[in-house]
Amino acid sequence: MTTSTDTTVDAVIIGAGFSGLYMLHKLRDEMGLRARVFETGAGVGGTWYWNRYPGARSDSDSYIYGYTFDQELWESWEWSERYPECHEIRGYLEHVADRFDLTKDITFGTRVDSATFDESREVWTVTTDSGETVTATYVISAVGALSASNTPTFAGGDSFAGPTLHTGHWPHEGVDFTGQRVGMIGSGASAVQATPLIAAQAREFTVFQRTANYIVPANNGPVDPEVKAERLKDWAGIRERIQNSNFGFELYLQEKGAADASDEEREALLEDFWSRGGFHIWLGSYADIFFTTEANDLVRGFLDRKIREKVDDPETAELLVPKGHPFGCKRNPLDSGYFETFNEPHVHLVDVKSNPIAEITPTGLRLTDGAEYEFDALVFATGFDAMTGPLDRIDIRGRGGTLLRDKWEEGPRTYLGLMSHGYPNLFTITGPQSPSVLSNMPVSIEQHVDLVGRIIADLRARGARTIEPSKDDEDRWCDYNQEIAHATLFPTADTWYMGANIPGKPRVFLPNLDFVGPYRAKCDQIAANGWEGFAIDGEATPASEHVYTWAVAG
Ligand code: N01
Repeated sequence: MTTSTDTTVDAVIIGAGFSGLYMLHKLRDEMGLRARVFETGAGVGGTWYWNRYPGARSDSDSYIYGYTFDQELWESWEWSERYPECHEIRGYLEHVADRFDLTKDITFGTRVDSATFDESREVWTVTTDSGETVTATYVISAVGALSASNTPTFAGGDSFAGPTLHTGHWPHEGVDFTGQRVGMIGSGASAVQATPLIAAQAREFTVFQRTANYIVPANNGPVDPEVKAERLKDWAGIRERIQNSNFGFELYLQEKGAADASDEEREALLEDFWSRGGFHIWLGSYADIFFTTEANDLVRGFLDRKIREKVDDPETAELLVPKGHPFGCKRNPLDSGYFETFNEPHVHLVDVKSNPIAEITPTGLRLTDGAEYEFDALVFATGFDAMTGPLDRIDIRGRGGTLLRDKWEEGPRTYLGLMSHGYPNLFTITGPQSPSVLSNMPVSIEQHVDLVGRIIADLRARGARTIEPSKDDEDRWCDYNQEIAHATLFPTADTWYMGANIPGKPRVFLPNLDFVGPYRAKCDQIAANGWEGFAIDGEATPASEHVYTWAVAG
């Protein structure tokens, strides 16, 4: 039993979002370990503690946007809409924390500054911004993939005199834009969700768009009570299906390629997916759209037409039609009235690709051609330093005192996206080079938490002290990851998947493309083969070929 002041524990968990909460429950309640969680926010929720901008909600269907590890927990919660809104998700996570009495082992309002591996004692020393030092055998990073917000640096810095907001850490009391002139930089998923709601309040609303996105309808709303009741009863079936799916959704890519379907057939299928809303048209679509430009262009043509149908002004429509990247290789946002918002006379779209932002000014901003825009409030919907950013912001030192961010200077280096050589007993839940952001996150989170639980239980059963990947298998995993990514169109797009949104960030594909089910099967086989690819107390078991075999291609 831990207390929130213990300075020696079995495990330190960094973050109290979906990952950290389940990790605490797993280690403490299921395995009897002493664990402490440190969380920067004043409450549970992780990403969902901070993302409270208007319209913030998950793009995953609510019935699968939660834990499945406990049937009673599954049956104890009812979502109100198809996609859960941010406050409801926080409410759900508070419900989970209450149910398992988790908060007593969470230290809130406290950031982990550093984690240093002591080679002689084989323990980690963790320090926090409150001055605490804790020693732990295991450190589990549950910091999330999209939690380090990105505010681009512009000339003029923070000279804007009015309120400057970032969607990724929105004021908890909310913001009233009534009667204001509001500028928003960015047109990704957060901007797409916030636009209709901010525009509804603002007197003038201007979106500064660098890259147009393929945005598909969400079709949010209440869920048919009968469907809800069926799902509530089908806990085991849904759990089994999403765990073995491609992306953690009940969506399956078409066997037939877009290029093999007749025009009528393709049109009918895409129209059906479009009308259903959500990720059908992306993750239930033709598999060849991820591999060939020819197939991708066929679906793009359909989507381009849809945008032009929704937007009245042809010039604005033209700007909103994505150019220069394939559909599906940049995260497509879900829309609840985004395009239609630009039909309102007080809403404006400004292209900052051809005419970039030159400077932030006390009254607004100036573009490269000298055009000036004035606002009462400025919103940065400029996203995150994805996947590696949250880890880079902590001083993590492994063997030889090497900083993890230095080791990852040219891009993340991991085995399975779970561990990095030279950092024994440090686990990264949904870390870079795991399926992570290419899936419905709770599914991948549960899989990684369960895996970490199995690894730790096995180490303890053997009386072993440490586990870390072998250098050889880490190198092979990194090469394999890039190889499979480059067999697809993903690397052709400038996206945060590629680190392309952060100036100076190495251009490498960050997640893993094994897909959820095959990746899970791979991890299970690795466990069955005695943790191949890992060294336990320095003794390595080389990974066999199945680890570097891509089921998706088969
Ligand atoms: O961030 P983004 P986001 N000058 O990186 C622009 C998840 N999410 O917060 O595309 C001008 O997508 C940038 O332009 P470009 C989801 O996975 C999930 O919207 O880089 N513009 C882009 O338009 C999502 O993908 C949900 O050219 C600049 C925007 O800012 C991820 O979070 C809901 C700029 C950033 O878009 C990130 O979404 C919301 C500059 N210097 C988000 N720098 C759920 O469903 C950046 N931009 C759970």
